Amino acid sequence: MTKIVPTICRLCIAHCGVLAEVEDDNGRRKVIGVTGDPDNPLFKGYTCPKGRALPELHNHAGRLLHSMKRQADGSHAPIDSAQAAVEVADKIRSIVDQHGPRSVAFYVGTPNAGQPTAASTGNAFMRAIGSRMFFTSNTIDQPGKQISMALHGKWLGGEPDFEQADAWLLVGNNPIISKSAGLPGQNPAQKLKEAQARGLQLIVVDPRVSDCARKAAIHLQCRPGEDHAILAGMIHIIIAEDLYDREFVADNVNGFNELRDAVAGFTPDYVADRAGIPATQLIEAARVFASAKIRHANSGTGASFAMYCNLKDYLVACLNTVCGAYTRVGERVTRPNAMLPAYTPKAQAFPPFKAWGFGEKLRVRGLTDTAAGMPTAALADEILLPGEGQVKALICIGGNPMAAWPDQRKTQRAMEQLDLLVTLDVEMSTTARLAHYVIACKQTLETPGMSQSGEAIKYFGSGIGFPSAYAQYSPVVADVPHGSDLVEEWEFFYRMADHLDLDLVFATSFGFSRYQEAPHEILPLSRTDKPVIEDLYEAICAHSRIPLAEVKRYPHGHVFDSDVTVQPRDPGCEDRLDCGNAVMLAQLTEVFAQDYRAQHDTPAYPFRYIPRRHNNFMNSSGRSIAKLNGNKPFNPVWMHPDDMQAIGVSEGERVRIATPHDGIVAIVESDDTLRPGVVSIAHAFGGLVEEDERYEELGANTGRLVRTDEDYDPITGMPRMGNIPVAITAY
Ligand SMILES: Nc1nc2c(c(=O)[nH]1)N[C@H]1C(S)=C(S)[C@@H](COP(=O)(O)OP(=O)(O)OC[C@H]3O[C@@H](n4cnc5c(=O)[nH]c(N)nc54)[C@H](O)[C@@H]3O)O[C@H]1N2
Ligand SMILES: Nc1nc2c(c(=O)[nH]1)N[C@H]1C(S)=C(S)[C@@H](COP(=O)(O)OP(=O)(O)OC[C@H]3O[C@@H](n4cnc5c(=O)[nH]c(N)nc54)[C@H](O)[C@@H]3O)O[C@H]1N2
Ligand code: SF4
Ligand SMILES: [Mo]
Repeated sequence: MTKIVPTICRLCIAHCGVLAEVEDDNGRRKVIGVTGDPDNPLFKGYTCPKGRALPELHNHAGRLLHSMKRQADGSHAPIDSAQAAVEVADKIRSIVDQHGPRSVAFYVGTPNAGQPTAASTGNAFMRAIGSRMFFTSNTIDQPGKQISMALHGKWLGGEPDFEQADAWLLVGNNPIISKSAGLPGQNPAQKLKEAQARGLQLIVVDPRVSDCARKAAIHLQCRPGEDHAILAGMIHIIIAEDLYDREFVADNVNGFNELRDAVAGFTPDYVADRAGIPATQLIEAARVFASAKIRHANSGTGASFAMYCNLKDYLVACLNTVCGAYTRVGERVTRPNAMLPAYTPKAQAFPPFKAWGFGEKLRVRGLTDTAAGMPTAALADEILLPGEGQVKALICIGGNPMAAWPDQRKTQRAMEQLDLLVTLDVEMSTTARLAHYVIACKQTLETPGMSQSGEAIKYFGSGIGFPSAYAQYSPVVADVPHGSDLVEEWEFFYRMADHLDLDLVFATSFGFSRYQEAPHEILPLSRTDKPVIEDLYEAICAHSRIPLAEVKRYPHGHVFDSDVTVQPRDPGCEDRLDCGNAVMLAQLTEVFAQDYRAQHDTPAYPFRYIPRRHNNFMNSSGRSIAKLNGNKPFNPVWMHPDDMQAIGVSEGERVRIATPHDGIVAIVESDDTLRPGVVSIAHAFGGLVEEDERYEELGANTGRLVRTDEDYDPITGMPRMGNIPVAITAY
C-alpha cells in the first residue's frame, strides 16, 4: 500500500511543493517517488530532476546511517550519536580551555536553507562558548549582494513585480537552472515564457548562450570579468541619453553626480572594445532597460566570482536606482511576508550602514566580519597560521569545504592539521572522510519543513522568493531507515550544550546585519524539558504574518491575501540611497585604469575558466546518484569546438587544465554555446587531493584552480573564482 502526501522539496531555495509517494516498509514510512504537486497553487505540478530524485537521495547505499568516528588507522567506525556528542563536547571544552573560544570555528553550508533550525542552534552553541568565528558559504558566493546593500542602502518598497515587468536584466546568473536570483523560482522557464508572451524583453549578460541567454531578446555574449564595464557603460548611456528617473533620483538618491562622473569614461566604444561586444548592442540594452515601465536588474555567481564582487552588485543597485526600478507608493507589494513577520513596506530608503570593519578580526589579510558574514576564503589560513587565536577545531554544518572552498590543496592541509574536525552530513562527503567525527543527520523529508527559508532569501538579495504571500508547511513524511541512528542538527548542539552544562538561546533573525524587518525571535532552550523540532518551528514562526496554525490548514500550500501596498514615506524621513560611495567608485576608477588589453592577453594561459551550475546536482550533493549523473559521475570541461580543434583534442579525450598555481585533469566535451576562448566546468566535484587519478569516479575539483591569497576582495576576502586564465593541453 502506498500513500501520496504533499510535502516540500528543500534541496534548493525554490522550495517546490511536491507530492511524495510513501510505502510501508515494515512499519516505516519510506519515500519511493516524488512528483510535482498539481494542487500546489504556486508550483502547479513543477519539479526538477533533483526533486524527483529525493527518494534516491534518502535511500541510496552511500547514505550515512550512523555517526562515525575516525580510528587510529584513519578509517571510520560507527559511534552512537549521543556518545559522539559527549566526546566532541569534551574535546571542544579542552580546546577552549587551552586555546580560548576563538580557536573553535563553525562553517555553515548551503543545505541549511532546508534545515532552518540547524545554523541557528549551531550559532547559539557558539555564543554559549564565546566564539564569534562563525562562517558560512555566503562569502564564497555573492557577498557583494549584502555589502552593496549596506553601502547603497535598500529601497523599502521592494523589487518590482516580474509578472508585470516589461524588461528584465540578468548579469552572470542562469536562474532557469539555479532557481536563484533573477527569475521567480517556481518553474522559472515557464514563468519567463509567460512573461515574454506578455511582452517582457529579457537582457542577458553571459559569456555563453546559457539557458536564459538562449531565450533572451538581447544577449551580450561578453568576455568574462567585464561586467563592471558593461554595467558602468549602461549607466553612462542611460544618464547621457537622459533616460534615468529624474524625479526618483531627486527625491531619494545621494551621490548621483559622483556616479555620473565615475561612469563617464565607460563610453559604448570603450566598453565594446573591453568586453568584446558590439557597441550598438550595449546601447540597445541600455535603452530597452531604461525605457521599460517596470524592470529590474539582477546578477549572480558568474559575475560575482570574476573579482570586484561588491562593485558589481553596487553597480547593479545603482542601475536599478537611477531607473527607479522599484515598487513605488500605492503599488502592490510583490513579496509580502507570509511565514516571516509582518512589516510595512514604505516608499523610502533604508539608509546605508557599515559593511565591514566590525566584529571578529581575522589574523590574515586584514579581514574582519562583514555585512555578508565572516570571510570564509581565509578560514583555511586561520587554521594553518600558528600563534595566538589559531583555529584548532572546525564544526561543519551541512557544508563541504573539501568540495567547495577555494584552493583545495590548502583546504586539505588545513583540514588535516585541525585537532578536531566534525561534520554534520548525510553521506561520507569528501570533508567527512577527513573528519574526526561525522554526525549522521536526518534528511529533509524525515524532518518537518516549511517555506519560510524560501521567503527569507529576499533579505539577502540572492533569490527572488515567492511573488505572493505563499506559505506551506510539511510534517515529517518519511521515517528514518531501519536500524539507523540519525539526529537533527540542532539536537547535536543541544546534547553537547547539555553535557557541558551550557544554556542555549535559540534565535532567528529577519534580515541581515543592520537591516532587520522584525525583532529576533528568541527561545531559551529548556534543559529540563527537552524541546522537539516543532517547538523551534513554533518559535521561528511566533510572529509570522500568517500564523503557523493557519498555514498548516493547507497541506498543498496556499497563497494568502496579497493586497498589501507600499505605504507613503514616513513624514520627515530624509533617508536616501547612495550612488556615490567613495570606496566603490574608487574601485570603479581602478577598473577603468586597468590595462585591459594586457589583462585579456595572457598567451601562456590563453583560455578563461568560468563556473556554471548543473541542473542535476546541488553543489556537491547528488553527483553519486545514478539517476542524476546518468552513470557519468565526473564533470567534463566544456570547450568550444574551434578551441578543441586549435589544441588538437577531440570529444572524450583528456586534457590538463593548469594555472601557474595548480591544475586538474578532465575529459573534454564540445559546447558551441561558449564564447570561444572560454571554458566551463561544474563545481563541487572531485575527491581528495591525492585522488586525481580517480577522475572517472569522482570528477575534478575546480577549487584547485583558485588561490586565496593573490587576487582577492579586500572586504570579504573572496578570491577570484572565475575568469581564471588557464592553459589547456592534451593529457
Ligand atoms: N570553484 C568553485 N567553488 C565554489 C563555487 C563554484 O561555483 N566554483 N560555488 C560556491 C558557492 S556559490 C557555494 S554556496 C559553496 C557551497 O559550499 P558548501 O555549502 O560547503 O557545499 P555543498 O556541496 O553544498 O555542501 C553541502 C554538504 O551538506 C551535505 N548535506 C546535504 N543535505 C544535508 C542535510 O540535510 N543535512 C546536513 N547536515 N548535511 C546535508 C552534503 O552531503 C554536502 O556534503 O561553494 C562555493 N565554491
Ligand atoms: N541546479 C542547481 N541549482 C543551484 C545550485 C546547483 O549547484 N545546482 N547551486 C545553488 C547555489 S549555492 C547558488 S549560489 C546559485 C547560483 O546561481 P547562479 O548565479 O544563477 O549560477 P549559475 O547557474 O552557475 O549561473 C552563472 C552564469 O554565469 C555565467 N558566467 C560565468 N562567468 C561569468 C562572467 O564573468 N560574467 C558573466 N556575466 N557571466 C558569467 C555562466 O556562464 C552561467 O551561465 O544556484 C543555486 N542553485
Ligand atoms: S527546483 Fe529546487 S526545490 Fe524545486 S524540485 Fe528542484 S531542487 Fe527541489
Ligand atoms: Mo551558493
